[in-house]
Amino acid sequence: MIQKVLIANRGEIAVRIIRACREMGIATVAVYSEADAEALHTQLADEAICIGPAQPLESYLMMERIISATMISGADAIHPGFGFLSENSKFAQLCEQCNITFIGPSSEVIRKMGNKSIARNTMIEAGVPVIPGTKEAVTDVESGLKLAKEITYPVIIKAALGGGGKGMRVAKNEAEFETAFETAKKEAKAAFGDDTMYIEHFIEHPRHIEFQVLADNYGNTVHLGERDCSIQRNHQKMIEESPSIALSPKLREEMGEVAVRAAKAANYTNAGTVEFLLEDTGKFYFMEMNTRIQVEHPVTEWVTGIDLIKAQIRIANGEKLAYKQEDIKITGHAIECRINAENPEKNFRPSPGVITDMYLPGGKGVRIDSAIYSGYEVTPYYDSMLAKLIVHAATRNEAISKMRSALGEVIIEGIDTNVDYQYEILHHPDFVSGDINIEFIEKKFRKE
Ligand code: MV4
Repeated sequence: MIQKVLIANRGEIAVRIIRACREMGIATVAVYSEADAEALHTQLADEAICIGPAQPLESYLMMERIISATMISGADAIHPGFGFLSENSKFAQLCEQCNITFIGPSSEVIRKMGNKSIARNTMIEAGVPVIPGTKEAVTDVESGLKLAKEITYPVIIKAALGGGGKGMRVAKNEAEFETAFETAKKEAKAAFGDDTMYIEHFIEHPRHIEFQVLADNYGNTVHLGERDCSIQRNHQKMIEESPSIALSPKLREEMGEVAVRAAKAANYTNAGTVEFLLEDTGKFYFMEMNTRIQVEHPVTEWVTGIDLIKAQIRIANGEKLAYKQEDIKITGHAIECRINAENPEKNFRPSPGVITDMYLPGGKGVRIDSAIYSGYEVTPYYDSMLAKLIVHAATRNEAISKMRSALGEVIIEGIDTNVDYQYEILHHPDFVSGDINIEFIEKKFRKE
């Protein structure tokens, strides 16, 4: 049984995990960098251990230090949160070798799903629809050109170890192929130390729809419905909601069944996300599987009533899922806005500094997941997300009204934020009508 959890993360997700553990009667250990000595997660955990300087490479990404901190504190499990080491199969494997429970899937599943080309082939074998593309690695321009022609243009060249937009280039036609291929390959080599590439047909203006799944260690797998994450910029999501306005009950059931099939094909355990691209026609394709808890998990928590962090801990503890698919019901509508320390007028450049004063909203159907406080210093070392504002109401329109009202109450002084920008999106006629896709911000909502 897990009695003490070390949280290998910082910020709001570390606080979120500490709260879940405390409610479950589990002791917590925070790790922190020198820049986070006064951070909320450092203060809220039962114990806190400094693991190095501010730079992530010297602290939150230092596997040996985190394992040592776990041993010294006597923690029996590590929750990796998101980002940092959360999808690092070597770290999960190190935990396995040290007899530390990694709260997440096995290192083998993380490794396989981390290779997007292997993931793709796994899904093809399981009968999960994937985007038309290559089954084998594409190594040279000549064979790439031949394959791209068969796939039909436009095509997208992707790094096997990519995801999140790195090592990826679109070629609209044959003339663009060589440059796109070579650029993507170079980028992949520099970013991942591996330039294994694959090619897919490029799906234009799709929605990004992802399904939350939970799987225990005994072959039971359920999905908790979808999140529409189409409102994003440069692969950074800004607004997420559940359910998606684009899914009929029939399509939800169909995509949900495919998501469960995908998770089972991957031998998945714990909480995961199956990402799809969805066309206007209702055609959908598997894109990637994320093997971590995600930033936007609260919208799913609110429409299902399931605490996903507690579910992760129970699964890691060897408990069986307490529900079957037919027990999962989606109630109402939830929307999340990410509040970032950035200036939308200046190309969203990060805005570090001290929060001199602040007020965050509350009330029925309003949730804040955050680690900021008055006097907190936003440093330039980490992600610029300050808070997640999540609302829940009976209908999408009511949720939109609640989000507008809540955004209107937010006061964060001393630094720039995207709160006013979010407020404007919540009033855009296409957002309100639900006519959104992954190009929304770029095409309809450009600043400057
Ligand atoms: C695609 C695509 C269109 N067609 N693949 C973006 C990051 C990585 N997860 C894969 N991505 C995409 N893959 C094909 N075949 C469009 C994207 C994409 C995207 C996907 C979801 C959300 C936002 C996006 C923004 C740009 C491109």
